[in-house]
Parts: sequence; structure tokens; C-alpha cells
Amino acid sequence: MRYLTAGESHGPQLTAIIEGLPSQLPLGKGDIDPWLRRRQGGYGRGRRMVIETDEAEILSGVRAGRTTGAPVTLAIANKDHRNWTEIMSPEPGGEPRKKALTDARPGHADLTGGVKYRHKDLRDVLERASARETAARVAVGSIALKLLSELGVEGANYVSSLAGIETRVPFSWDALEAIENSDLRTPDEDAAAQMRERIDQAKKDGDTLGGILEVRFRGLPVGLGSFVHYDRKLDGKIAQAALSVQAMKGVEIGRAFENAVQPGSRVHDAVYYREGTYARDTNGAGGLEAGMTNGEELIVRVAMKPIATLMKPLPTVNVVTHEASDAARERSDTTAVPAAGVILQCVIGWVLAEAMLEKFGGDTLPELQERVAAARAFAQSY
Ligand code: EPS
Repeated sequence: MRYLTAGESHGPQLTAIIEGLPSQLPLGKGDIDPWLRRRQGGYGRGRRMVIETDEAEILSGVRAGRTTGAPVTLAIANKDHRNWTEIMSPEPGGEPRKKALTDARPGHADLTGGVKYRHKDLRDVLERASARETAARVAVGSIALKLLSELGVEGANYVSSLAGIETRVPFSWDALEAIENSDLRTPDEDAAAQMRERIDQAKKDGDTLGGILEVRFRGLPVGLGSFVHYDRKLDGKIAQAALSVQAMKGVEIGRAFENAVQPGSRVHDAVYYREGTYARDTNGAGGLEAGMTNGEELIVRVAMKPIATLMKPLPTVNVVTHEASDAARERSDTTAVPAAGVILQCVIGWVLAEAMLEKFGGDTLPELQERVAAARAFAQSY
């Protein structure tokens, strides 16, 4: 299974093509659009989210509510494009360009992307580097999540901390509704209130805020991924997917950073055999051992840096005049931490769905379901 995305932040649309999805997967807009809506949400988002009401158009690969096995094409229109038709036109245009960006924002792709692709209008960089692209990846990932749910796998995401303010209520699968109803994607209302205050202050200060997201999956069969070769290790693939999301800078699987300061006797999860099956009382490994799922809950934590566009800009250099200047101010978000958890669940969901297909194969959903059920039965009786 593979996919490509294309499209600029203020171009006409974002497009994705998925190839290799099994046939007979029940699929419709109703499986995708709620995820796009979730991605747009969260306290601290900017005005672009008021303009857009993201929804996916399914242009191929699905008939009568089921995948056919052919490539699936998805399109998400950028409503804001109507304000940018001339600026984003592929036709040769006049110089100087309107809305040209020359004051590179520290922390964004601007300067390095400009050098690499030899652009002096850094809009040619930022239009694709923008986190708007994650709308396409969420649409794709939502299909992976649908496939996983048909195979008995459920996911969750929540804000573990924002600007150092921690969610103190321990995660529980019963809290999914509370997380969903929270504009900070946390079940801890006291923490949410503090986070809101902190975001309001940052907005006043022209500043931005990062945080830590936690993504979980339960119901994964034993043995997705492999230890036999470096490029088949599932932890490596998950880390790649997480860090490929704009602004993500660190990945932790299970209690990795805490475990690094403890002796092995306090780190590894002892194994027992109870009621005819293997059991563990702890999950410090976060569901992965030697690059394979071990049947425990998958727990991935990801650090997001604050967004690089600051309304009170940092010093930079104008790439045309080479004179000192203030970094460009573009419309942006004070924080997108709550949305980031949604995106991460989708991109990690994709990696898991891919791993399912790699292990179990099959052209159709029923074949996959039979094989996953057989693997679960085997793991029980092993
Ligand atoms: C985003 C769309 C963008 C930004 C943001 C995320 O829209 P615009 O640039 O028109 O405001 O709000 O992108 C960034 C934070 C970034 O650094 O590029 C979206 O759809 O998520």
C-alpha cells in the first residue's frame, strides 16, 4: 500500500492517491470528513480555519460505498484559493510578485528551502511546506483507521501537555468522549483551563506554543513489523511517520526517556501465563519489542515545537537585499497542538494498516479479516 499527496496551501486543492487498498472495505465521505473536521479544531487555531470547512471528494476507487481495489483518489478543496488565484497561478506573471516572501522565518522551511530549490520568493517554499498539507494526510489516514477498525484495532489521541501544562488525569479508553468534546483534546478540565489562559497570553504576546501528543492503539495482533532486518522494524517506521509531520521534533515509544535512567530490572515488562494466555502487568515498552507489536497497547508520544510564524517576529535577513529585517508575519495559529494529535493518529494509523497488509496480505477485506482472526487464535494457543 502506498500513497502520494500533492497541493499547495493556497492552491486550488490538495490531492491524494492511495494504491493497494484491499477491495470490499466499506468507505464513504462519512468515514473521512469527521477526521478533517477534527484536524481543523482546537483552541488556538488561526483565522484560516474559519475560512475552510474541509471535506473530501472521492474521485476514484470506491463504488456503492465499498472500495473496488483500484487506486482511490481524494480531493480537498482550498476555499481560500479564491483569494489567491492570481498569486498562485501557474501562468508566467509579472515581477515583482505579489505577496512575495523574502524575510525568512527562523524555524520554518523558508531559508534552507530557498537555497535548496533556488527560490528568492520564499512563497514557493512555504506553500508546500505549510502544515495545510496534513489535511491530505489526515484524509488518507482516516481510511487506514477505517481499515484498522474493521480488523478490530482502535486508536486514540490526546494532548499530554501544552507549553509545559500537563494533563494530570491518566489516559483511559472511557475518556474518549471527554477528549473529543474538549477543545484542547484533554480529559483534564483544570489543565484545559490553564492551557486556554496560556494560549490567550501567547496570542497577546505575538508568540506560539508547542506541546506533547500521545497516540494509542489497542487490539493490534502480535508480530506486526519484524526484527530480522532494520528497515522492517515497526518502531522505526512509526518514528519516521511521526517526525514527517510538520513541527514534530521528538518521538518516544512507551516510557523511553524515563526508562533510560532506570536499571533494566525496573524497565522490562515481566511475562506471566494466566487463564491460558500470556500476560503482563506493565507496559513500559509501549507495545513494541524488537520492532514488533507484542500485543500490548501501542503508546507513542511526540514532541511538537511551537509554530515558526511569530506575530512578534524574530530577527532575520532579507534574502534579496541581505539586510537585517524582521521575520515575515503570515496568518498562522498560536498553537496547533490539539490538531497535531489527530494528524499523528492518522499517520501512525497508516503505518499500522500497511504493516497489517504486509503480514497478512490479501486482495480483499474478508481475506484480511480471516487471516488476522487466525493469527490471534494462534497467538492465544502458542
Ligand atoms: C494550516 C493552514 C495554514 C496555516 C497553518 C496550518 O493556512 P494559512 O497559511 O492560510 O493561514 O494556518 O500552517 C502553518 C502553521 C504553517 O506554518 O504553514 C492548516 O490547514 O492546518
